[in-house]
Amino acid sequence: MSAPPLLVTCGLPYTNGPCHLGHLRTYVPADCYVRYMRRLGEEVVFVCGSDNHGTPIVVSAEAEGVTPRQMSEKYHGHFDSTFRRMGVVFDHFGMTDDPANHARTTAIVQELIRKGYVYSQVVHQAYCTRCKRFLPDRYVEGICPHCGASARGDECDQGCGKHLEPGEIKEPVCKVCGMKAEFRDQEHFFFRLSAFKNYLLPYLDAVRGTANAKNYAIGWIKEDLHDWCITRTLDWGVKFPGRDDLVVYVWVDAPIGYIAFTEEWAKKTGKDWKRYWCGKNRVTHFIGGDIIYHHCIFWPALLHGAGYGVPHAIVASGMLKVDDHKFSKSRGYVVWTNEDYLDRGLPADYLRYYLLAYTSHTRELNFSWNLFAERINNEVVNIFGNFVNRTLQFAHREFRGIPEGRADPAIMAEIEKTLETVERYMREYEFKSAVDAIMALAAYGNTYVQGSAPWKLVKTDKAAAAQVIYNCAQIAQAVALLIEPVMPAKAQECWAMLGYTDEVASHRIGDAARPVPAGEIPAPRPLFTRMEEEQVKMLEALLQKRVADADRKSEKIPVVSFEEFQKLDIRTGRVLSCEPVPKSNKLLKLIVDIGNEKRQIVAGMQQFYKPEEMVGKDVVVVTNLAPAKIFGVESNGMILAAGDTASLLIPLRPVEPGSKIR
Ligand code: B3M
Ligand code: ZN
Repeated sequence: MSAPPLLVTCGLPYTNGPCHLGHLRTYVPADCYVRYMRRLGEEVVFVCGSDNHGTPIVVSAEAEGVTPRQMSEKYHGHFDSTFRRMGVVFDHFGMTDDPANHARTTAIVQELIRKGYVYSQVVHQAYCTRCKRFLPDRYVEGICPHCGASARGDECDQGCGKHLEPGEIKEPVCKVCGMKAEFRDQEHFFFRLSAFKNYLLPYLDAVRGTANAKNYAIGWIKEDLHDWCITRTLDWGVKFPGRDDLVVYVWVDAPIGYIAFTEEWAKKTGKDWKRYWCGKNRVTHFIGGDIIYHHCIFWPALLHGAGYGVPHAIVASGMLKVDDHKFSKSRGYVVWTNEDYLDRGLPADYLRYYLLAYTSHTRELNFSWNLFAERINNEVVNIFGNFVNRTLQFAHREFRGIPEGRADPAIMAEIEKTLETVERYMREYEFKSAVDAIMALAAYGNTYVQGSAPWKLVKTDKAAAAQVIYNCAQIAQAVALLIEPVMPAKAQECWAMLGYTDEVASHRIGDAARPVPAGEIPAPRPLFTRMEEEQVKMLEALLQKRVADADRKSEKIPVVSFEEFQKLDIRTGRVLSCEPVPKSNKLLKLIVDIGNEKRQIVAGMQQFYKPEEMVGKDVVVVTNLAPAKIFGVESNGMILAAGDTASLLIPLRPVEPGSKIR
């Protein structure tokens, strides 16, 4: 029996903002995997689409004064074209707001209702009395009931990452008008997720993909599995069957989009979508690490409950950092795919290489322009580019092409070994190790050509030089074929430089071991250009400026009037005595002469100053701060210091204790 058909998907981008590196961290590896599996001879369908529903889109559309549909169409087109520019090519890229998805979602929800997996219940929903509406998901912000971090309505995005059910968030505030929200009762519909515990545990035990996805999910289920509210009070979305005032929660119709897009693709191509979704399949979801819960728990339960086949593999990517900071659009740690990268003429393949080769798929990936340039120059240009160029230039100059020959057994063994290694790693979603193995083959080629020195050999033994160059061309052919899933455009260029007139992607990986055809080749041009230092500096400066701008924007420093400032009494004071506060390893107790009186002040400076060092110092004191008890010791004022090491503010010229600061 043949293996079930392979369908690969990527998490659907919300249509409320442009494509960035965070998206590519998932899409590029998925595309690489699809290309590779095709090169192995597999029939693969690769679908994705944009996620148009839910409050992320409604809130952004409202802010921009457009309809959610207009907003979705704009960004849908943007993602579609950006992915193509990045060489990420889907067989179908649909929209969750398209009729196919409305229909499939309705059918699935009806089926779940029919099977008794949906029930209604009254919930206390956040409600804004000023805006006069219920506040689903991102319309509301507040405090996470689990960890106390500030959170948005449906997820604790700043803290523990848990999914929040309607009514769970503490101290809700309306995101639109800033008003404190109240809770009001409203009827909603719930999916009986808890009924699937015994189904999900063995399912997850067997599911393929990356270990992070499966292990997190199993842990969460063992902790607690509660039912999910699957309706929202919104106009925008897929209507809940029989209720005009409710739509289904976006996390119901978004993954169903995977099915709808397969249906749309099948309709275009005359194929049968049911082969992929009904019964045994090899549906493989590539997702970001932050949506494991939805894909490993909620989604399989939904599918199983409605009688569909469940995903075969979940592949979750690790976190993304930019300049060693957590990726964050609002804080400026972001790289925009078009604006920062493609529109500057940088090759898509460089970025693909970096994303695939930087680290293991499930680990944290750090992007910085310096690291990027370093990896491209040291690996892509120096190893791969250098090998191909010196080989083909020599071949072209001395033989006008690839001479007749047959590769040495040692060369063929190295190629075969690489083919095996790459296949093993690709099947395990270990893209970095696969890329490393391909680069190791190019490095082997470099060492071989260096050691064989055909440029010397050619003067004494032309036939021997021809044999060396034939071996090199054989290696170059293998590298070009193997690297295609990683750098499709560059692989094609390299392929053409070897004298081929067809598409590298029309070949099977196994062709790497076929004798490289002898014959004329076009005059070789350098395959790669280096990242120049000037450009890297400029790109890095741009990023830093964005971070600084974001910093300034986010620091909402209040303005105080001069009158308000004058209320502070700030004076110099001379430290008369100083001792540690008992049982504290941070605090010092000081007696300070502030001119007309002596004050006891407690300051958190023990780590930075020895008590005896403080005595006699003229410091700056806020004298009219309300008294406070710190560690049980009364403190009457504050000593001013700067920075993380509490560097004391000290008058430059000697002044009398009690001199006013103005
Ligand atoms: N639209 C984006 C995210 O939360 C969300 C993915 C849907 S996948 C079905 O990453
Ligand atoms: Zn409001």
